[in-house]
This record gives sequence, structure tokens and C-alpha cells, in this order.
Amino acid sequence: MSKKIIALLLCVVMALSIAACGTTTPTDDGGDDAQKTYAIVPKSAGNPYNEKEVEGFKEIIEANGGKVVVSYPTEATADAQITCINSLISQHVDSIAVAANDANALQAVLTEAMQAGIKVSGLDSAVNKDSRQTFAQQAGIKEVAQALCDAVLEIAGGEGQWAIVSASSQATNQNAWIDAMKDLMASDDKYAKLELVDVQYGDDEPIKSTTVTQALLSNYPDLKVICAPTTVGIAAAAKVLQDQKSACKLTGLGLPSEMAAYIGEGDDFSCPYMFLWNPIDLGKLSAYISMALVEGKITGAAGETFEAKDLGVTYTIVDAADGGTEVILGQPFAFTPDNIEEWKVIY
Ligand code: RAM
Repeated sequence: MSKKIIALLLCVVMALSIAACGTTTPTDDGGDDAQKTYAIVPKSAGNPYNEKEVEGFKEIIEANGGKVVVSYPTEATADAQITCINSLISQHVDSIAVAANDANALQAVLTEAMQAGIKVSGLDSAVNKDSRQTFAQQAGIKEVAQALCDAVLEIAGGEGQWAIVSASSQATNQNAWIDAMKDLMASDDKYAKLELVDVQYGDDEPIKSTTVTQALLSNYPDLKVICAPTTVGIAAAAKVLQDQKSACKLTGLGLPSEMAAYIGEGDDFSCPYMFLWNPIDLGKLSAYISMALVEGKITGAAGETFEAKDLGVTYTIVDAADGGTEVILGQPFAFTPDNIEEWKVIY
């Protein structure tokens, strides 16, 4: 390779790494030195769900006098998040809240952050227990799995083939829900006539999620239900099924604002009903956790409590299934033809 090409490649790599995290740092007004800086690292950019989380996080931190740094990775991978977190460590932020693209791959960089005195917590998709102080969990894993299994069973009419369109193959949250669904279906005879034929990964990218849905429909002509436990996947699958007027129906976890056009009864709609929680509130909960950690009100141990004023709740930190701790926002909520109009304008 000529020196010119190598130099050019180096420039491209440098330009990319500067742009890598899409960090929005508030302007430093040179004022109050005691003002704390709270970072949030979502799973990926361009996903409205992640933007809602960030919206809630910002609202609470800023209302309480803190600064927010939003650091979006360039893609939904652990490597892209490591680049973001390294940059946040060198910016000496006070806290990092991360929605992990991989449970284990962020351990080294988050350990470094904690050793530098930065408070580290998770939201939405957990890093492993050694990489965090605690975690804002949207809803109990078993509760989400139960809701999805029962929806698949009902929509399939009690029997037949079903498939999953997930996010990325390493996503902690989707994998936990999928594993819990498999366990539940294996443990209860009422699911015995359902057959999970495939699990596909759309990587929380609309185009890839569309492609894998189309492939599922052509590979499994008898497919009765697709379950997409990702807001990006379900929106892409909903469009494919509805456009094709497919007999295969859909459920999963979706944003009401993106799914309203697909939720309804009968042949014209691809999704009879689906579930989610409030992603804005999840961001708010994560903000309260981050502030309580930075202010020394909690350490992340089970049994500690803190007040989330705006949510009107005093939360208790509890033991999580992975051996670490978590704070559970609430229960999964069902979006049906009856309530979708009301919710689509909220998130
Ligand atoms: C997508 C993301 C997110 C998940 C939701 C349900 O937006 O994968 O992590 O919680 O779906």
C-alpha cells in the first residue's frame, strides 16, 4: 500500500473516531464548579425508543441542576459503546448510565470508569453484575415473557408455528426475554402445541428487520405468529405483514406512536395487540438512580431506597436474577385497539 493511501486511511479513521460517539455536550458556562455531569449511553442512535429514554433522563437531571452528556454509539455494538465510554472517562463525567449492547464486553471499560470514581449504572439492557452499581429495569423479565407467551398462544389460536424477530444477537434485554419465553413454554403444557421455528436478528435496524421478516415469511409459509421483542423490529415486521396482507400475525414490544397504524382487529391489521412500558419514565428512573449514586444517597446495594419525585414513587433496590441489583420501573402494559389512539400521542 502506498504511503499516500495509508495517510488517507489514517485521516479517515481519525475523522471517524472523532465523530464516533455523536456526543452532545452542553456548553460550559464556566459557572458553578459543584455542578455534576451525568452521561447516558443508549444502545444506538436513530431509534425513537432510545430518544424517549434520553428525553426522560435529561428532563430530570436538568430540572435538578445537573448537566447531561448524551453519547450515542455509531452502531448497536459493544465496541462502539466502548469508544463512547472511553471518551466519557477522559471528560471526567460524574456518572454513566448505559443501555448495553453486550452484557460482558463493557466490563473492562466500565471497571476503569468506576475506578476513576465515576458512578456506573445501567438502564434498559443490563451490563453484567460486576460492571455496574445497579440497573433500571423496565419490567420484570418473567412478567414480560409471560405477557408475550400468552399473546403468541392466543393469537396463534393455541397451536402452530411462530418465530422471533429480535434486536442484536448480543442484546442482554432481548436475550433475557427470549430465554425466559423458552423456559416458560417448556414448563407449561398449555404451550405444547406451539412450535418456535426460528429466531432472527434485525439488529434494531429497520432495513435488516424488514429483510429478516420477509425471509421468515418465505421460509415458513405456515407461520402463524411473529413475536418481535424490540420496538424497531416490531415496526418493521408490522409493515411487511400488513403490506402483504399476510395471514401471519404479530405481537411483541412496540412504541404506540410507531405501531398505531398496525394495531387493530381483522384482516386489515397485522398486530392485534402488543406490550411496552413508558420509555420516558425509564429514562427518568435512570436519572434518579444516577443522581442518588452521585450524591452518595445509595451505593446500589439491595434494600437501599431513594425517592423518584417526578414518578411519585420511593423505589427500593432489589436483587436481580444475574446476581447484581436492579430497580424495577413497573409492569408491561398492553396496547390494544381500544387504547392505542390515546397512547400514540404520548410515546
Ligand atoms: C428496542 C431496543 C430496546 C428495547 C425495546 C423494547 O427499542 O432494543 O432496548 O427495550 O426495543
